[in-house]
Amino acid sequence: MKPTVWHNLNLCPHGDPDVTILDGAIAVQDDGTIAWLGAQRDLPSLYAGWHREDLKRAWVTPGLVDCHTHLVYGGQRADEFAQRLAGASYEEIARRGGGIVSTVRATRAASEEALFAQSAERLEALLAEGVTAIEIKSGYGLDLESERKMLRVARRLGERYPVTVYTTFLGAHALPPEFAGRADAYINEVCDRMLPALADEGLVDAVDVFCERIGFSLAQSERVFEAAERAGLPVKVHAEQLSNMGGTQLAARYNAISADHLEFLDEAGVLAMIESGTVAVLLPGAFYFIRETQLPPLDLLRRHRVPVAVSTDCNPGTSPCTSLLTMMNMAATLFRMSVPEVLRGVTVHAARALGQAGRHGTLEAGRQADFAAWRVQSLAELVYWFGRPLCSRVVRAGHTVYQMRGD
Ligand code: DI6
Ligand code: FE
Repeated sequence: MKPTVWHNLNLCPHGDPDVTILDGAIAVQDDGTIAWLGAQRDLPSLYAGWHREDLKRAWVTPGLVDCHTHLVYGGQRADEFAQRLAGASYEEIARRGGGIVSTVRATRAASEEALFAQSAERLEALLAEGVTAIEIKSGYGLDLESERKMLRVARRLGERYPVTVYTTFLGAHALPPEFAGRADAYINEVCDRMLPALADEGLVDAVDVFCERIGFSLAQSERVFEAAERAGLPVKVHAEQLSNMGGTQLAARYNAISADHLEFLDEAGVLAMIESGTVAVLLPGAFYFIRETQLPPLDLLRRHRVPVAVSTDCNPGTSPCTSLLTMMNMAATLFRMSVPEVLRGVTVHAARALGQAGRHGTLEAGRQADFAAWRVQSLAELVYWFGRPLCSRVVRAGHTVYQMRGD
């Protein structure tokens, strides 16, 4: 790559719309890292002769981070959606052997190639909206081989596409049918066999548990956290989505990097998160799709200054969504998050939810040049529009990896 100065742009380097540089420039050296950024008029003469790329007055933000996805899975669940429209609840469908378990059947049956192909289509949609880092969970395999297949697909996506993939082992997502009535035995399998093997193979960056009435109990979740600790891996948790079970407090005791969903979180849970530095990940897509009415306790989170991230939760059951921009709009309309909160929620705070605040979510000299250029007049438009393509360019490690037609 030629050393390049990106210019004719407005810059929002920290994902904070209150800190901007009008008529800015970014100098990117040939190794794909940022040499300098600032106002065009202050560009050091050292960079004056570098190749130039004109961003046509676009707003530039850090590449977006989608910090909670189940992007890799087989099949889809439109039929179940239809059943829900006819009156069945998500929990009823799960108890009838539908829900997560039906995706488990489809994921187990899919070849690694087929799984890669259908997941890649979803990933491409996210990349066209400026996502340059993403978390991908397992949890639709629920046996060693199928969990391995999912995680391998996730890793391969990160090798074949211009995106940094962080993998999360979610073996404790649901009880596989062959363990019906034997949840503790399944947790043994997760802790003693699956997690150690997959961690040894380098397929796991973090460990997650679905701590919920229809998922796993506090005691079972704790066993998984202990196993993660033994493997030296950070933990995250799906907690307080359908009820308040105290999963967040438990995860905080294991220094969880994030606690996700959180509609039913109470103040004790929030206080525990501050102690442990846990990020709250809010998932408006799931809230919307299951027509939840309990709002996450944003005022409490604000009052206690808990960092809040926003993500797609891309999954076939509760958030069949491949648009982080749409989630940004929903975080504002449904949860009443402000524009700055939303923008930080998909940049700095999302990076922190992955334990990667040092690598993603802000633009600084010395960091990899991962940024998105937006065809908007103001940053608020990123939250205002929904269903409208806004991303004119995605640059990863200094290379243009996506360009809007006509840009
Ligand atoms: N919470 C969710 O919203 C998803 N998983 C989870 O633990 C739902 C996954 C699914 O229904 O397939
Ligand atoms: Fe999820």
